[in-house]
Amino acid sequence: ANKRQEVKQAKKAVTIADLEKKPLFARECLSLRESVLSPTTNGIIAEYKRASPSKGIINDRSPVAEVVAGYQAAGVSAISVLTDQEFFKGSLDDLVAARAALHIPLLRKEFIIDAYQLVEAKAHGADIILLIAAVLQPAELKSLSEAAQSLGLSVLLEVHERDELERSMMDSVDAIGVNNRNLKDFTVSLAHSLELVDLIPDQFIKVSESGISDPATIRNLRQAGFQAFLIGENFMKTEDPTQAIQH
Ligand code: IGP
Repeated sequence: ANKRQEVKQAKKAVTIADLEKKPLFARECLSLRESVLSPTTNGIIAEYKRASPSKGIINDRSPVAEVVAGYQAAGVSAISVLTDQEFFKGSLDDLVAARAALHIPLLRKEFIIDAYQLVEAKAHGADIILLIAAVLQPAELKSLSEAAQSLGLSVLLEVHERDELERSMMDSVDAIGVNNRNLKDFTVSLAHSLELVDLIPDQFIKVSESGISDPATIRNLRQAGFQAFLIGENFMKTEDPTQAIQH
């Protein structure tokens, strides 16, 4: 409900026509699929995450441009930047700062409920957007994913449970992420990924999200069929996130 208000306010302040005039809106998006499948990247989607509802402040001293440049130098496939202010202390400014430091795909991590936010994502340098099955009806998912793709954005669909996956799978998404974290009680279990991976058709890039903290886990997930791994807190909580990923 707060998000609806927020989008309504944003629409009043900055129109779609205004967004379409921003220089970044004309930029050609990079493909999530191509980057993940490229042998020169390691499958990690590394997230800049200042804070979270479950942990509070994780790291508010490391500047976004430095951190994401460090992740990129370590060979990750893509970068995720939270733009939600209320729960994650992120912003569209963070997204723009990340874009300026990167030549790999950039995900706008946000609770997307309105097509306005897709145009906003593109106008602030995103290549990829997230759609969360738990908060969108299949018809909404369809229209948002088709609108995103027509802007050139890659679409990552996030699911947590089997019924969400089954009702939400559609050709207009590029990747399916299984969130190991329950968004209601914040419990984390990799079992979610391992149980759902075989139900995801090979046309989709398969992503395991959240609670991943060591190379052995990545190896297990890869063996189970995952091609990409979304990791935030484990990197951000280190003394120097720019050095958190082993080459
Ligand atoms: C990263 P972690 O446990 O490595 O910090 O998780 C990412 O998966 C998580 O931030 C996330 C998220 C989301 C955040 C997954 N889905 C939806 C906000 C909204």
